[in-house]
Amino acid sequence: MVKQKLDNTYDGSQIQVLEGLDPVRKRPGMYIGSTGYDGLHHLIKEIADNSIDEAIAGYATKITVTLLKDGGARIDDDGRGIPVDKHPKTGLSTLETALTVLHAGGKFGGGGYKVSSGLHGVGSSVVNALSTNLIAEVVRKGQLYRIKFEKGVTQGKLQKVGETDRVRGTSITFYPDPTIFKETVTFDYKWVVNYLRHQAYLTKGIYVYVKDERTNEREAFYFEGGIQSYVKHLNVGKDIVSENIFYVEKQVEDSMVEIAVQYNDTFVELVKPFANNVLTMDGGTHLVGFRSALTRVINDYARKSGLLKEKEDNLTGDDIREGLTAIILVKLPDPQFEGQTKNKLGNPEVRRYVEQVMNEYFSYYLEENPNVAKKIVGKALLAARARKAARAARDNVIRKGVFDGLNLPGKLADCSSKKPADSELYIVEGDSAGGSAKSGRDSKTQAILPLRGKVLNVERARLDRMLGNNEIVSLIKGMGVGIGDQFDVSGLRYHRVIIMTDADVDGSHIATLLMTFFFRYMREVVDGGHIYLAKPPLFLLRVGTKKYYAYSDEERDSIVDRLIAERREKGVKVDDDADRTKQAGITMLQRYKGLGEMDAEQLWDTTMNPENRVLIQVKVEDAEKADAIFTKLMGDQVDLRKSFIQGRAKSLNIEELDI
Ligand code: 0RA
Repeated sequence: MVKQKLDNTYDGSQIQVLEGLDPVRKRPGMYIGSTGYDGLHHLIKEIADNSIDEAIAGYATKITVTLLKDGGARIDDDGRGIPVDKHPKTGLSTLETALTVLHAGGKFGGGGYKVSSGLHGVGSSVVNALSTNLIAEVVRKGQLYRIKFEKGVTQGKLQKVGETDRVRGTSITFYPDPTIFKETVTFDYKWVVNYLRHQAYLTKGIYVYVKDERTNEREAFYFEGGIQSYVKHLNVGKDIVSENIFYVEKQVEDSMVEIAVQYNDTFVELVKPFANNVLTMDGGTHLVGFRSALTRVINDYARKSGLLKEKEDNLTGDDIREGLTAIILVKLPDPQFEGQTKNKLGNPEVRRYVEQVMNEYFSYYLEENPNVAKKIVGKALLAARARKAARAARDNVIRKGVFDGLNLPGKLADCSSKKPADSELYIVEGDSAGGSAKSGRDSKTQAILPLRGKVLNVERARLDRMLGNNEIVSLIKGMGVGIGDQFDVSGLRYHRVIIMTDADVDGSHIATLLMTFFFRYMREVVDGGHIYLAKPPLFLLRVGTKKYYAYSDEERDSIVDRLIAERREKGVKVDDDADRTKQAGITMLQRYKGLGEMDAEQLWDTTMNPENRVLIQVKVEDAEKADAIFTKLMGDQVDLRKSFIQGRAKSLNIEELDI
């Protein structure tokens, strides 16, 4: 979104065009991305971000988001209050201008903020346009002002309501228009809590309250440590290298650089770069600057302290980032977001700012905390050794021809199509189900790879050990993407990789192990939407020669209901006292214990035939949450795993893992 300065953008003729909010109602997707769940919640983000800007600028200390009983949402802050005086360009009050002129956003008033978070933001006027009703209240110098809108159209004048107890602040209440948000207008409390918790981490010292008047739930957030608290939160459940978190906050020229770092004992890197409070998922100049400085500083320290011997090679960035958890937050006046999804920071100067701050302050940190420094370097040295061992192991397998594209794993029954887009790989639990799948499949497009027994838990093994595991090697080889620093998603031989395991505890465990492997080592394959879970049926119902399959208890019940109703319609005499299976005329009801109980034809009919099968696409909607859950389920700390599983003993299912 291009940032516009109101002052030099509007002249009389343009106001004509821009004044109306019709374009927003005509093409809402262009302004808020979608009109589904995400778009609906984007409205809260838009309004809340303005209040957060007021807090970042140092004027607001408290933000409250309330989900109202009547379906509305209210966002309050104790900032300066949106000005109510006449706006020189529109002749309306600044408040009305902000809410009715497209793109007026938070930048009205000129010289507003040095830094603004509503960068992807399109402004309050868009929220106004997409709401049946919006009420804006402003308190300035103890005076309350109010103005109302319907579908973005002003209703009456700005009213001076009178004296109030509050000294200052802004309050926006709005009701999303159900004719626009056809899917849903019900706000999700969890989304709101999650969003505001993150915003609270990023703006230290602000008080954030979230209330749900529909259920009387409430949360309050205040993080004195800001992003330090965030890093701490990300490391919950992991063994940390030291309690002492590295933290720095420095102004460089017209920008702010804030960084928090804490190492843990896992092999996983979790670095979240933000620019003006927006998560820049695809990184950018701030991340580049951070990484290069981190590598340099740690190598320098390792040399100086003699931990890294003269004849030894430098530690690589990958070695240094094992077990790294960090938040990088830069705030700059004119951020440039690049890339297809605008998730990458482009400003070249920021690289230098971050490098400079890290070079200086991370060096101090290591020097002042020699014990921590020693542990960090020790970890990186271990990673380097493992990397070399993994390379040797890999070279060894390569020498044996294991990773050759021509040399596919023996157990793989490949498909005849060579087009990845048409091809599917079924990873099947057990040799017997593998056999049925091989005979039942469409051999043109479906390849089968049977896996024997449990897959190695990669959460607790390093790459070198993994490469000693036949099942994992077969999988890597079959998929064609390589591993580690040779991973290349473009080699993927199948665009659908389908995990097919029994619908029982062991099956779920194997599926989870496989997903952990994909999540940790083939993240791009997951992000590309290539991983699926097959959903085999739980029941077979026979009525004479007719077969029905049910994928859940509910579905079984509804099939039984339907059969009974059909028989009644056909005038069959149904014995009301008989059990329901009898009433339905069912001659056999079988509960499948595993895939192995199905013959080739049944497996095809129920789980592999693209026309009937149910596939669940595995997505990482919230990588942070997924990471935390994988750590709990698959990591070292047994207590956490126990309590997580006990807490969900009844409800645990794959979708709940949020992956
Ligand atoms: C620009 C100037 C001033 C206040 C604001 C923006 C402002 C906007 C929002 C949006 C939500 N809450 C807000 N609080 C303040 C005030 C300038 C002045 O008083 O001189």
